[in-house]
Amino acid sequence: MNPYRKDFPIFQGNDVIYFDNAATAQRPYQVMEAMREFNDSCNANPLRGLYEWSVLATERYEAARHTAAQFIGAKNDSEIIFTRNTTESLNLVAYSYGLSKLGEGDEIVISIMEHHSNILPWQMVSRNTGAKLVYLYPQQDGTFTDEELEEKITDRAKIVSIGHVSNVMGVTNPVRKIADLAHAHGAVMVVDGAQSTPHIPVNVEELGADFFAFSGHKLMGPMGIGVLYGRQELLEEMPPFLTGGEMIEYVTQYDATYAEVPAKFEAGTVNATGAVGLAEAIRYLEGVGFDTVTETEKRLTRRLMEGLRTIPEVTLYGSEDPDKHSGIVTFNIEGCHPHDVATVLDTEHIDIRAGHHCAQPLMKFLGAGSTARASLYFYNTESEVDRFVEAIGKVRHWLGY
Ligand code: 7TS
Repeated sequence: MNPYRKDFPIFQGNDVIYFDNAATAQRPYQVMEAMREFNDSCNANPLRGLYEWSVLATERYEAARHTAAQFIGAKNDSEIIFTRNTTESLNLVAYSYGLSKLGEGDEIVISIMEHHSNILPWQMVSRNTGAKLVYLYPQQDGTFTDEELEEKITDRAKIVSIGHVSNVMGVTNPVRKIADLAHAHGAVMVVDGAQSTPHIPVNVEELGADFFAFSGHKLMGPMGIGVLYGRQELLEEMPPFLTGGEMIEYVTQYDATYAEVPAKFEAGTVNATGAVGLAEAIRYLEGVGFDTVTETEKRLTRRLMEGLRTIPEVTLYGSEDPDKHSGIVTFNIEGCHPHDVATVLDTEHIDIRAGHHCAQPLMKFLGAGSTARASLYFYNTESEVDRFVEAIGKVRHWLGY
């Protein structure tokens, strides 16, 4: 039996197979306990009160910032901005850095594998500044050739924004190599870490990331809290994204000066409870250890892909190598719409994602209107994989073939 399952209240007393971990991960009781403890001992508005509860709330909030900074190898805690999620983090970079720095003749380079969160903000910047949006196209297995990278990332590039791990292909992109190219041409490197942070150790310095975004809920934290890491010098020269309370230094009737980073980017009352929960999720994940996470995912993914390969009507997307999937297996069953597959699996208490996975340009590129996706995490088990493969083998029959 998987030793971690007992920590997850949602798995107790049912036979649900949860294979939609790339959408959101489940939460161990330790995370909820940390949030309850904050609530019961010092819930007050952080960063402004002069009384004990508010001071304590501020301390917990800043300790969570420190935990997040350590987690991704940021040099300074002030390089960590709490946001709602990856989407908001990427929008912050687009609205603040993108709109103020880019213009006609500049280029923003992204890939066709991006989640919509790493496409739409750049479309907006492109529309508003006249900068051109340039796409990197991968090979069948999700990897980029050196020629593709070198041809697309040129002196015109001002921003290169790439997903660290694809939420559809599962492939880990060579961020360091892309960042070196971006920097050689004077561009900043933005990394969407939504799908990497739950699965692999991240060090923003080693990756060469100037900005790095991730979500708490995908690594077992609560929904509504995310992180934007930004290099200190860049954050200091950027204009605020949202304005209002707590992000100011002085305000007069018609003007204002802004607080130092990170406060400059955290307008309004912050999500301290969420930050505390995220910090506990990080501690929990580090307690499990990335070696265990990776080893379990690889073992389960291999079993799952080998199982699906025995079913002739199943098409698998991405690399042939299960070790290159980060636990994400995207597939289709001939003649079956993925929505029907997911719906019929639900009747068997199996949860997967079906549709375009917020990556419509990628679906078009793959020539698939939509796909089904199973995404695993370290708390899943071999018997779940076996039950899943058995069910997939019956889907066509259930759907009337
Ligand atoms: N970037 C990637 C690579 C993602 O996979 C997701 C969410 C996001 C950004 C957005 O994260 P959010 O927390 O701001 O919503 N991906 C998915 C998914 O694959 N299924 O549901 C959500």
